[in-house]
Amino acid sequence: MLTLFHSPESRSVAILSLIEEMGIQDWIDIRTVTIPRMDGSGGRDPSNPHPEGKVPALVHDGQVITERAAIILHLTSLFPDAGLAPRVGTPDWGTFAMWMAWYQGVLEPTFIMEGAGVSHPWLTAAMRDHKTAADRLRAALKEGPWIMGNDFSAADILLHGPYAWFPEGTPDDPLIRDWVDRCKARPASVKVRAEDARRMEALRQAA
Ligand SMILES: N[C@@H](CCC(=O)N[C@@H](CS)C(=O)NCC(=O)O)C(=O)O
Repeated sequence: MLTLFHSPESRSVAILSLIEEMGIQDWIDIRTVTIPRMDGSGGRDPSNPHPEGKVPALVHDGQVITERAAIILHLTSLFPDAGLAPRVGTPDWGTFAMWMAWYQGVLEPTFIMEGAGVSHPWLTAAMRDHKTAADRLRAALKEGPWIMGNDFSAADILLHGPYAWFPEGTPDDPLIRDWVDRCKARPASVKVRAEDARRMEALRQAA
């Protein structure tokens, strides 16, 4: 049994988009939980099994899986025919796993560091910076039109996320901006965002 703990307008929207793109909605029970928000609203939800009270958290037969990259790797491996990732064990899957790890370990941290105005030689040594990360995205998109080449994949869902949420932090580069627009225009993304806005409204009403 699979249960996703989700909170509207948060990082877990990426997993909702993945589920929609894969057409595996019938296999996953989606539970809406509250989280503490930056504006002081919300709060930790005691029903959320994430060890830090964050989202997303996927529970598979009682085991809690956190971190979007891990959840994406797990779901795309569980449902290989859904077509959102290369076949496990192929060189392309290695590249796919690379993008997942690079997102969590480099792209999102450097994006946040830039937004927060933080720089330190240790950080730069470990992760470089957002500009360097964006150069790597650009190189992949030059081959394009998607991160993995011809086929849209879960890598596009994860990697375009920060730019969809914070357009002001998006590099001023048509290759990257057009890709973000293409990702946002996908019917699954449009549908999930509309449903998510309704979920958010319901949470506000209930508060
Ligand atoms: N590294 C985690 C980050 C998860 C995360 O930070 N989620 C935010 C929502 S955008 C959250 O739950 N925040 C609530 C809190 O900080 O307690 C992932 O990629 O899944």
